[in-house]
Amino acid sequence: QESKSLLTSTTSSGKIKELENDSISYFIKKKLGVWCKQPRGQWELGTIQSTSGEEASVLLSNGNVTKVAKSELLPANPYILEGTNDLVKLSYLNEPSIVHNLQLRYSKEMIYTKAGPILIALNPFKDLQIYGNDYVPACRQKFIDSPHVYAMADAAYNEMITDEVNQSIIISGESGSGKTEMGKFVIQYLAAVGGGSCGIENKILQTSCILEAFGNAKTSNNDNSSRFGKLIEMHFSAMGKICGANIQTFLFEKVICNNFLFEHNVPKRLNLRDVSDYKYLNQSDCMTIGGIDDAKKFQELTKALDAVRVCEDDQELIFKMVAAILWLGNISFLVTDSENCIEVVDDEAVTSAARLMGCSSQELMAALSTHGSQSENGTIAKRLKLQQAIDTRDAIAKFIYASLFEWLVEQLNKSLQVGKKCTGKSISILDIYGFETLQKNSFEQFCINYANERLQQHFYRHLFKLEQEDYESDGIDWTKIDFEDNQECLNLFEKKPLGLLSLLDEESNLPKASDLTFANKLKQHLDANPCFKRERGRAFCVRHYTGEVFYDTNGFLEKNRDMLSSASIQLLSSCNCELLQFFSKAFCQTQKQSNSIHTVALDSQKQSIGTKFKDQLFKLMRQLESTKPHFIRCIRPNTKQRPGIYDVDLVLQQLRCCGVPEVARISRVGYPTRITHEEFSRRYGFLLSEVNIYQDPLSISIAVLQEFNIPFEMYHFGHTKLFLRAGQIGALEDKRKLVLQGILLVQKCFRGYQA
Ligand code: AOV
Ligand code: MG
Repeated sequence: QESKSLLTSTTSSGKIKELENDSISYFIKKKLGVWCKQPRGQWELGTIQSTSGEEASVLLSNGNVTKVAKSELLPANPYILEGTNDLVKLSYLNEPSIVHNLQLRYSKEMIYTKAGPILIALNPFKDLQIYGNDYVPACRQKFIDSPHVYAMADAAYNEMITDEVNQSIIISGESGSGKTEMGKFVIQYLAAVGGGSCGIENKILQTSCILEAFGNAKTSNNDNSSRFGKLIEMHFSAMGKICGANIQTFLFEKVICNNFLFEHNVPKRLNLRDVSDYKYLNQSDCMTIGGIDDAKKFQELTKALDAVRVCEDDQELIFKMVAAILWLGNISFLVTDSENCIEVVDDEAVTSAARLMGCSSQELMAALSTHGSQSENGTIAKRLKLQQAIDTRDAIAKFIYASLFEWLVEQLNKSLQVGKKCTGKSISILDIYGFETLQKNSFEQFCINYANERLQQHFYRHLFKLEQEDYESDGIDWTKIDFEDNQECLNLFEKKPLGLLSLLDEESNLPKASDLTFANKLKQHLDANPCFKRERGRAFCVRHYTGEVFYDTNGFLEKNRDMLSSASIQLLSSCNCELLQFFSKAFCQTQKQSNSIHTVALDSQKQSIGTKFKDQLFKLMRQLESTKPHFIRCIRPNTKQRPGIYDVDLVLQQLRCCGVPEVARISRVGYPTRITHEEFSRRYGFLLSEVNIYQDPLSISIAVLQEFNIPFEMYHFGHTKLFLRAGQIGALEDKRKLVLQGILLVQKCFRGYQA
């Protein structure tokens, strides 16, 4: 409520203005650059030659002259600001200027750029020599003054120690943009500066390898795509030494498509055949990934498992479970009657899977071909139809895989446990899937985008809090900043009982419901919400902060229920395998008591995936609320996963998704530059024509601002700091640079003269 009052609705004041008539004549006179929108939507640099009516004639940088509507022109930044390392320093913060600035930097392999408080990182798709042992001390001692992920990690580390406040580093961006790599750099840096004698930092470093082996897969976007979100909390002692860590994972996608078992001597040990013999693996038609040595990866994995003290017996058990899953996928069915009922084909797949799971072939076949049905004479076994049997088989395989992943995370956490003596603070690193708009958006995108709405709100609040605190503590009247809040969209998801998630759960609990009845229910109840838009048939549309996204409800109910038949659970709990028994027990504990235990559609009811995700998200937000956040926005410059290619449209769309132009806008309205009077007067005081008149920093500051004609509305004096609007400091810096260059030149000449 409190923050809501600060977040008043958007007015035009924060937006980037188009060029107005009087400024156009100024641009013509001074031959200043403009961005000129081309017929295909791209922006070209040029200078205005003349105007007539609503049209302007523009000389483009390629020599052509073109006529465009004045409304298609935006001011370009002066040459001196080209490639600036903080977007907020730009005089004009329009989209073409931002994209151009990043492109220029990218072409020089400068992948990092600040946008006020956030760090933008473009994926270089090649190894840059800017990490590792040489760079840690350089960043620690601030020898490098360009933006860097190490510098951000360093800031978090310092603030944790000096302010004694928990910190968080929130990394977002779309698939393949480099989030996971960025997270590893952060951990690498913190391990280097906070590493101690107990060697726990090495264990933390090893966890990525394990999580990636089981939780990453090749997708069309990324050869090493994380199929889960994660939060790593690193704990430090009061002296700043690492003393433990904890990992949480979110929304694990149970896809089984990793080949790591097929290397080394594992296949022989587990009686496995060739990769291409397994249905869960061979459907992708992709058995190898260029540049990846699977055998080496497997060795790394076992080494990492050793490092975190997963014993050899457990390792063998893990691999056995994966092998069992692969064989399960190969189990096939025969339709035996006109009703489409099936029998399980009793072949090598069944015997191998049963052996690895620790049950008999008969038990496994029974669980895959029948289900218990309630009748007057008690439970009777009814035979499954083909699709039901396939679903049952896949559900068991997915269940084992997801449980295995969770169990592994638990093992990692045991091994990284924070000692009781550790009383210091923590830094949490969040690597979460960014906003997704695909051709076809399903339940996964629905959850992912919901999470991003929550994170975006966290981001807004943080920015505001920061602004407000800083103004207030420095005695400045808090000026309201206008921008749009996304609370309405969050309500659309979260409201009870009439929100997307509640309605989804309600429909998931109805045995006769379908994706279509769900879609209709949404239309019936949510039409009034401005963030909801009805679509035809099974579709609906949500107005996210990034724009409209169309969702197809196909599969929503199924994915939300995430069911396992009671026959399957019974089978797993009766298996002679420690892990499977443990998994099925854990599953039963999460089950809710249900009145209709034996209805066919709801064999066993448990918390829905949507609700579980929401609860996890709330817990995550609570955790983050108590930390000082640092934001990294990763950008994928091209979809080819190749270096050197910069796709302007792709970048722009991502910048919008992570709110960069918006942050820039907010920063322009506010006063992004804060500098103490001492610092300011020291840095710019010597530029004054009459240096010696003033003594105190405040007076010197005022004199500088006046002498250089900084307009009154562009600054504000606080008790300790000077607050400047965006772009102002850039102009002063340029003057300073010119004067210093002049001085250097004079010195050089002087020395030359002496020699
Ligand atoms: P993601 O985490 O954002 O995607 P990754 O961190 O897996 O993306 O990065 C994808 C690939 O880009 C990596 O495998 C590297 O080859 C390359 N890459 C990323 N960052 C860098 C960097 N700083 N330097 C060099 N190469 C890099 V996903 O997990 O798909 O959302 O679900
Ligand atoms: Mg990733």
